[in-house]
Amino acid sequence: MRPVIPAILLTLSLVFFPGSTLFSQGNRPVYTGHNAASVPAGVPAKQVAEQAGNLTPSARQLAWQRTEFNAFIHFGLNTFTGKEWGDGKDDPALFNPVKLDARQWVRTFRDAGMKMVILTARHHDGFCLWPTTTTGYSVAASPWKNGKGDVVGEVAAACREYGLKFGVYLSPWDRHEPAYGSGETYNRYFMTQLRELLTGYGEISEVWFDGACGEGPNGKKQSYDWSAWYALVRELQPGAVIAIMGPDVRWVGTESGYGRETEWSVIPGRLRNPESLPEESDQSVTDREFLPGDLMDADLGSREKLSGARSLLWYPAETDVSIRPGWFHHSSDNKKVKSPQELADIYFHSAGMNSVLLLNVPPDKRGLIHKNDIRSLTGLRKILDATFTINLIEKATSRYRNGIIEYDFPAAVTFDVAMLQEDIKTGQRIGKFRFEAWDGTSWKPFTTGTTAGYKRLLRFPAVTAQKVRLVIEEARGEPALMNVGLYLGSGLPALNR
Ligand code: FUL
Repeated sequence: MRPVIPAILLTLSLVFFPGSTLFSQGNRPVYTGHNAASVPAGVPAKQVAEQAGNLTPSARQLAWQRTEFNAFIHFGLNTFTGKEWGDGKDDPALFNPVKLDARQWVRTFRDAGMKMVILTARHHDGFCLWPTTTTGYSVAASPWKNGKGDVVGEVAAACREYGLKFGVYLSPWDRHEPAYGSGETYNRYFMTQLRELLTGYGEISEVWFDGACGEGPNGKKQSYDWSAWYALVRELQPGAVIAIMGPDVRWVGTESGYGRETEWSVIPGRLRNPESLPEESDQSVTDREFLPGDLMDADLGSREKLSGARSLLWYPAETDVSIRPGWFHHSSDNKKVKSPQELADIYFHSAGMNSVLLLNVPPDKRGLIHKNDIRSLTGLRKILDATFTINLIEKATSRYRNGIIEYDFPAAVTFDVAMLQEDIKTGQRIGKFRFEAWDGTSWKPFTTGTTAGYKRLLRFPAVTAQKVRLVIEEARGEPALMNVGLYLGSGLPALNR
């Protein structure tokens, strides 16, 4: 027997019950899972927002969010042809990264503080970086290691050795495979490749599906069997998030590295049939009903956007950007690698804006990460360590009353960076806040923000004060703060954005 809460409690349950809740919608009991919820018609906007504030990430989404800063690797035939999008006709004989050292790649990422590596196992050109059984268009047909090599295997092993998570990018669009455009035959081909990747390389933490879709040799557009692919990932790698064209992680909407100022992780559901939320499991909702597609609006989750939504999803943002102008390595770009300061600015505007930063660092033809990229990553790490090692707020005593936390320092401190982290296990609730410093006679605001979420970083001209306070001006329910920080930045770029 399912417990059914009388309809009269419906309104209360929307407001006060965090996490999983069973409540009734008319005579129909409805399960609001942790990361998905149906919204009965006619619920006022304020209550929908409060319900959004009670949604929480699934376990796999939480583990992913905590990675904060990850590496993307674009590597393949394009590395040798100088292209960004191969047409599927390039000769595998070109692929010969004679000095390939995946341990060098992963060591570089570990030293930069990254927690996961996502490799383009196959990009749009169809060339597979592992010896797949599905096509001859792979490393097995290349001179590299006499056709006995496996880039996916080497990167996965290096990740295990250095303690990083491993993920795969598998492009649904395939410009080589003759079956592309055929419908089912191609979908089976894709499914077999996905199965190989999900079973052959240990734990996979993220599966990255790009949305590009072109016409096959028969002139037809391929229709992708997303739900079968999602089901396969769930079956074989239940801990993996399915990103971009998947239900767990959304593309932030730009490849600039600069995320949204106001970034809500809960947005209106993209479901075929929002009223069909199942009772038993939140995840099966999104998997079965989810409609893939890009979300690029500046505002996705404000109260106005939520108003009228029939379902809500915890659907957090990932910010992908390349350290170089292109996704693949081209030696002509060796002098165009982003500087440590540029990377730090990107970090503040992605990882520091409630998103995960996925920074692409493409190895070169030798199969090594170029020294210029390593120099920038080392510089970035130095800046972040120098900035964040000492949280000045730890010296203060604090008091909380009515949405205000006041910090008293034993002596005046100087800072120009603030950090706010909500405990998203309880939900994302803060919608507006400000920091103020006591100047001896009154409280003076020195920085303000809208959303906080998993992590919000703010920069401002240096402030010296002995008393500071954080004022939460708007929230979708009682906010649960996990961490507040004040820091004195070191090596950061000038404040000009
Ligand atoms: C895009 C692709 O077309 C690019 O080549 C790159 O892989 C990027 C991360 O996603 O959609």
